[in-house]
Amino acid sequence: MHAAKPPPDAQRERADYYARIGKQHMTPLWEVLGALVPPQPRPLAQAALWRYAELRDSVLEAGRLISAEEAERRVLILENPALRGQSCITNTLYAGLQLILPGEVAPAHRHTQSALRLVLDGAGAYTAVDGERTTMRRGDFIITPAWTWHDHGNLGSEPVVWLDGLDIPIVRFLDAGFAEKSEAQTQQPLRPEGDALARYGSNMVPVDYHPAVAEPTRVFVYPFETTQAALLGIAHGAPDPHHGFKLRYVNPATGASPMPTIGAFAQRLPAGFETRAVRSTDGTVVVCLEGGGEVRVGDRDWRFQENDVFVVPSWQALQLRADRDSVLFSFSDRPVQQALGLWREARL
Ligand code: GTQ
Repeated sequence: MHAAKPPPDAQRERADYYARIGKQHMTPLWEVLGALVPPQPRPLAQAALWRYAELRDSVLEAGRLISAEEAERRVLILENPALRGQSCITNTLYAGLQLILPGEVAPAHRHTQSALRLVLDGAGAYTAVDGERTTMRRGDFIITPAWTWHDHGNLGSEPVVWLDGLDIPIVRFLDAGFAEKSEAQTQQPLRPEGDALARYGSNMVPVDYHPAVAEPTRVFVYPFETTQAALLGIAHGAPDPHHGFKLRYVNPATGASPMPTIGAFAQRLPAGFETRAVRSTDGTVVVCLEGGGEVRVGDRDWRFQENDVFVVPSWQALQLRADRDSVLFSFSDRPVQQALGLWREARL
């Protein structure tokens, strides 16, 4: 309960006092305590959905206006409608649609921001991470951990578009961003394609490899084929009422998330299945890879189909219904919140 309004004299006296302490760069906590320590999260971000079919032309149009080389990265940032101008989709995460045309190169650089890619459209592109290339196939989840060299190229004959997810707002908040460009546009391959997956992603690791707890995985591609097989392999049982069949991606050497700042998930919802509402403190970006249906976030709802992207802000109730067998990819800052003991989920 709020105390009753003080009498006018007291109000004037307080206002005068606030003005005086303001000059001393102080302000009274009791005027802002409720906002500083809210009873539950009040995210500034709002729920929103981007329909790929409606955006695709605009993404391709960027290809006529600027080259990948000139842009360094030719990306349209998905800005949360409530956070315009801040280059973020939630308060902690950045997302964008990156386009690379046949023959183009997005030159090698590295930065302390961690990135993930989720391949949506087209074939023939590759990403190189610390000297190894991986061919980008639709649905592949590819990571470039902090401070790893990475460049992208398109050796095929069609435009390729993928969703980028980065921890840019987290690193900006911490003032911990460093970046540098490589002398060489394209990294010389140091190892053949598939080396990291064989070495670190086959339920084995090199005999002398002992990663630290929060170390990102050396497995930098999680092929969609493998994810699909896992999701289908567990589909015989009863789906979780709130999540359907949902798995989280891990660093196979530690069981932790692939990168310390971003957690990633894949989820299968059988045709006709409707989840119960669930909310969690990690604002989440969701991409439909297969199927389609309806999503409800708080009091908003949308229909979604393949390649649509939507964002679920912290502590807003999420409910999904699949019209057809559907596969959703999602990512969030969950590992950060869990490391700090902050993450909460409520199954409604
Ligand atoms: O591909 O390296 O969307 O550095 C934003 C910053 C992609 C990238 C983004 C980046 C990249």
